Amino acid sequence: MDGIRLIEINEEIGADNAECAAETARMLKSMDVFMVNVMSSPGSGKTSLILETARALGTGYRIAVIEGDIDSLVDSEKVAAAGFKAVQIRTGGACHLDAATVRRALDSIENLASYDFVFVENIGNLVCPAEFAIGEHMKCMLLSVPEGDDKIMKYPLMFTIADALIVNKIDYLPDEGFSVDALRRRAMALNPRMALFEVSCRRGIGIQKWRDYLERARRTWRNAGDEKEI
Ligand SMILES: Nc1nc2c(ncn2[C@@H]2O[C@H](COP(=O)(O)OP(=O)(O)OP(=O)(O)O)[C@@H](O)[C@H]2O)c(=O)[nH]1
Ligand SMILES: [Mg+2]
Repeated sequence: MDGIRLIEINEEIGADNAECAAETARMLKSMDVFMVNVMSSPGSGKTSLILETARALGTGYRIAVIEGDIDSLVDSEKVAAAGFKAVQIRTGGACHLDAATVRRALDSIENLASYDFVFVENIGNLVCPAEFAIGEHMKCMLLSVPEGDDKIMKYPLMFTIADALIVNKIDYLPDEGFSVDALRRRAMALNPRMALFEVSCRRGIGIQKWRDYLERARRTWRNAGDEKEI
């Protein structure tokens, strides 16, 4: 599709990922661009959430989206069709995005400093993306109701590093196999600073509350000296 930049990855991931991520976070801070790393299992609703959030943020903000997938342009085509700037990273097999790759995608965005938010949709899985910073200022993870509330016990690292946990597809509740209360208790024990939101991207439930949190987080980050503070 016209207007979508495509970055293909065939390189080994460098050992200096953390350094590169820190440098990207600083660069974006100097440009006043707030970057959110969106992580989850395949199909939990990352693209849906990014699109609903971008729409809810409204025309007062300039928004770009970096899509990470093993293959295809499917998600970036959805983003571009919705009227937002899209860059597709095709990893060709790598199960997570790394800081150098995201930096290349950022560098391909013309006039990057004119954007307010960059959302990065990471590769769908609850394991590897948790281990690699990409230069983001906020880590957001989704867990959808059909996946079950026990995922926090099986994949604790993702829940430990997340700033915000979005429980998506709450239109499937009440579901005997999923207790938001049990998830909340476990989440608070593991990562008490994490914010938890219950949303349905399909029905538009909970999006406004999440949007307002994101706006506040960006404001706090802008006023803070440290680029990692949210
Ligand atoms: N019932 C229901 N379906 C949803 C909701 N949000 C997303 N979906 C559906 O779930 C499916 C996957 O959504 P995506 O947004 O593509 O999920 P994703 O995490 O981006 O998927 P990958 O990029 O493949 O990892 C789509 O059919 C969506 O329409 C929701 O709140 N409720
Ligand atoms: Mg997607």
